[in-house]
Amino acid sequence: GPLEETCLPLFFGWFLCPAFQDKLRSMAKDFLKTLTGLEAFKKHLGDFTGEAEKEVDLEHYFQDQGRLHCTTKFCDHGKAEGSKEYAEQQVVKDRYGSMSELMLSALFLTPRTLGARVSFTEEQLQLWPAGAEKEAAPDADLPPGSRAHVTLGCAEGVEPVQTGLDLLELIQQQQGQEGEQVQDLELGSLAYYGKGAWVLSLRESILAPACFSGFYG
Ligand code: ACK
Repeated sequence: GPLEETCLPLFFGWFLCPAFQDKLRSMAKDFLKTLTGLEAFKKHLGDFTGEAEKEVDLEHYFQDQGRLHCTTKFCDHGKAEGSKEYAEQQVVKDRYGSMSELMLSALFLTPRTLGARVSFTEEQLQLWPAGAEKEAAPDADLPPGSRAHVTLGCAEGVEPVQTGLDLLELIQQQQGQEGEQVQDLELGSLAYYGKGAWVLSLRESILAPACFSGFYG
């Protein structure tokens, strides 16, 4: 009967602790504020506005997507391929509800999304679903975990799934070219990759306390 079936979440992932969430949000806000004031950014404003001279308020350009998290497996309540297999793994059951520290190594933005890149430990990588990178970038050979991120905001009409796709594209660009080093900021070095893609590589990675769990919605 239906009651015997396991109820699968919309997605599994690490959910950032509320206090840390506020900290990261305010950090991202400061970063956007700094970026907006840079001549180099103003030079490429057209990437965001479609018009070179128009002003852009990045803080309002990116809309908050609710509780900050790093998705491991998007299950769509069981409709997504491989979600049952993922949920049934012993490591997923064992770690469910446990705390971990996620290492945030960069902040990035494109005209679509704003996110933080997550670098996993070996242990955290055990919770990463096989094929997450291949599914999004079939022609690229990217190490598992490349897609891991925290979505900090999306432009109007953009779905949060886009953040991981933008990150994968950026990583592929980073493999091919250096990026135009723009300037050293307090938090790290800023590089521009064209078409409105900016990466701030953090001088010191941030450790984000987070709880591994499922979001049912
Ligand atoms: O920002 P995110 O990682 O991108 O967190 C949200 C979360 O699931 C709820 O929507 C992510 N998401 C949505 N669709 C997919 C998908 N097809 N593959 C991977 N992650 C997805 C979204």
